[in-house]
Amino acid sequence: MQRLLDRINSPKDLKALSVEQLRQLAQEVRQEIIATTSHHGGHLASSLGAVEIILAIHYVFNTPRDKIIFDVGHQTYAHKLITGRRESFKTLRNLGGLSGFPNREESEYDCFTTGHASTSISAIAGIACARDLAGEKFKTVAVIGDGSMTGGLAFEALNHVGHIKKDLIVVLNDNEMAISPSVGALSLYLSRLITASSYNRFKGDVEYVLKRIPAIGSTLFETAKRIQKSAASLLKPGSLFEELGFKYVGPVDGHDLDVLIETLRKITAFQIPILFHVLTKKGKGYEYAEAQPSSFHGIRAFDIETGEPLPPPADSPNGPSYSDIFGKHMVQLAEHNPKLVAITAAMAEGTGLIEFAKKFPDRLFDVGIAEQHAVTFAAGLASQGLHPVVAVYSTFLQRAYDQICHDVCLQNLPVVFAIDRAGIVGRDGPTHHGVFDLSYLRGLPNVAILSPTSGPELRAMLEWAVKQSRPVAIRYPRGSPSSATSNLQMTPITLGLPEMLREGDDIAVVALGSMVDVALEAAEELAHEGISVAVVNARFAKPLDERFYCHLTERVKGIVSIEDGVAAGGFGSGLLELILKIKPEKGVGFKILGFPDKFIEHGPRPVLLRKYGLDVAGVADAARKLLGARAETHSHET
Ligand SMILES: Cc1ncc(C[n+]2csc(CCOP(=O)(O)OP(=O)(O)O)c2C)c(N)n1
Repeated sequence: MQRLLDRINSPKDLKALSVEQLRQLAQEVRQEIIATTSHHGGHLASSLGAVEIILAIHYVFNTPRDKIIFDVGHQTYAHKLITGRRESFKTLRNLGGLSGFPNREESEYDCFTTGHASTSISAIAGIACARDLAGEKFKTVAVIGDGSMTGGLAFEALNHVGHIKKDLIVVLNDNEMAISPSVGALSLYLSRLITASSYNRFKGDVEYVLKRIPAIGSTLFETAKRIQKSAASLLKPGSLFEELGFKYVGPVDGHDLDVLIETLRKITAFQIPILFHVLTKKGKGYEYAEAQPSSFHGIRAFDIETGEPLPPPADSPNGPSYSDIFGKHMVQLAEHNPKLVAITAAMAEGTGLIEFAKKFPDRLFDVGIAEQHAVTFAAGLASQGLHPVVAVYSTFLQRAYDQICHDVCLQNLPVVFAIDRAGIVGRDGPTHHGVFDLSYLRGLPNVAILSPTSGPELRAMLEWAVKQSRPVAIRYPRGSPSSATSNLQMTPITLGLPEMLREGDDIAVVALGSMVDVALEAAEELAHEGISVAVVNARFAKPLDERFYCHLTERVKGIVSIEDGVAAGGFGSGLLELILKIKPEKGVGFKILGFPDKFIEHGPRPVLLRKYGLDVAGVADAARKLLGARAETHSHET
């Protein structure tokens, strides 16, 4: 039998379906999402939870004229499937294929590119204001999860929208989960709203029963009403949002298409800010994802029958990931250091802090999806003599730039930033690649920036970092350290000092963090061609030890720097600045290997590193070219 889904080429085709058929379509969409994510991984649980919301919105509104923005955008697989991307859906998250997030360049139905949390209400407010200035007429809808609602940006937007009273709808998709269960006072408030709505229903039932008791029924009911009066006013649904200037509607079952469609139809008649509270189940419709929504939030390829993740590709290093090594070592350090505390912005799993949270619940602060607050909060802790470690993904730390600058670096407070997912992350793409941290941190005074090349080195750096009286950032990539570097002998960490791993006098490859094993392999390859290559494990992107690098420039004919980040303003450019400053007697060629000045697309990490020349061939090629150019200059001179 032909699937309904195969007839849906645009949301217009939805409108010809009955609600009963929409229910069938929801099942087909779910199957397609599960099948596709089982191949290349993806954000499964959130996408499964949002299927009915997405179908109902496209059923009621007229996209792309009406504008829908999905917060984070990780829940939009159903949206992609019904907006003309069904055929290409199997390419999801592949190099050159569909993005895992909404992307303006990909479809006219993606009216705003997302990936980071809490942006949707601000963006839709901007669109609503632009619409009104242009005198146009269309509807604007933001779909935001309860987790993303905890971000400061979302609160700022609510505050603004409630004041300007624009015609817009915020659909609050409440599954009581971010990646882990949602935290914070807002989450408690939302739970109370849900309880209050059951209370209101319960109240109706009680009234019905009591009033039917002969003679005393009405009196009993009046007494019960008086007792509960104060509680009832406390439980007035949505009063927080109402006070902020929104009309609160809900909560309703976010998997009930009849209710969703009927309510959305009703609220389109209003031309004021509306908050539509919808309750969903994360992972809905796939038993393993429903049972373990956190594990299925972002999952790699898995077996549909068992729900078990498939082994990682043979060419990627296995063993514990950097996040696991970090998390484990944090526990060990905390056992001996009562001042050590950890902070996460709703990413305890991803950053490896679950064990720490279990062992030291009062020393782990999960602040919600609130990176800005996380950093200034850590600064507050540090100002009182604690040793805070903020564990955060590189890309999400971008949001806290002023907090790092103004609250941590300016006061020279000893906050440690454990920057996970630094460098190319792979299939999540440009919204998630952690390629900017070296550049955005390097210009800030006081901070020391390090990057380990192995598990033991990460441990040593962490130990060193928590003893410093200044801000320290340690950046490490997604995945596991390579076994080649994990077995190297290690010298102690000393501020600014690199480690000479291999002597050589033609070219020096100065590599940062995960690029060290690439440099070692390239040196080996070049040795077979008679080119003698020194390999330096930079360890520090800042500060750089002047004596060490001065000496190095005197010994080689050229230097190649390599980093897993953008070349502009990064580690290599810092090294070049230093070399220009120390003005070596002997001119030395210099080549910076890093990502070019553009947003890097999504695709598997090794493929992207290769594409941008951050692999063995890229290093060897750069070294040969430097030597060749030098030989040419010399032959012209003689
Ligand atoms: C600024 C920022 N911090 C962290 C993340 C990582 N992240 C992606 S989805 C997510 C949870 C979102 O929860 P919610 O909005 O409730 O959506 P759900 O997945 O539960 O549907 C987090 C923390 C992010 N995308 N952006």
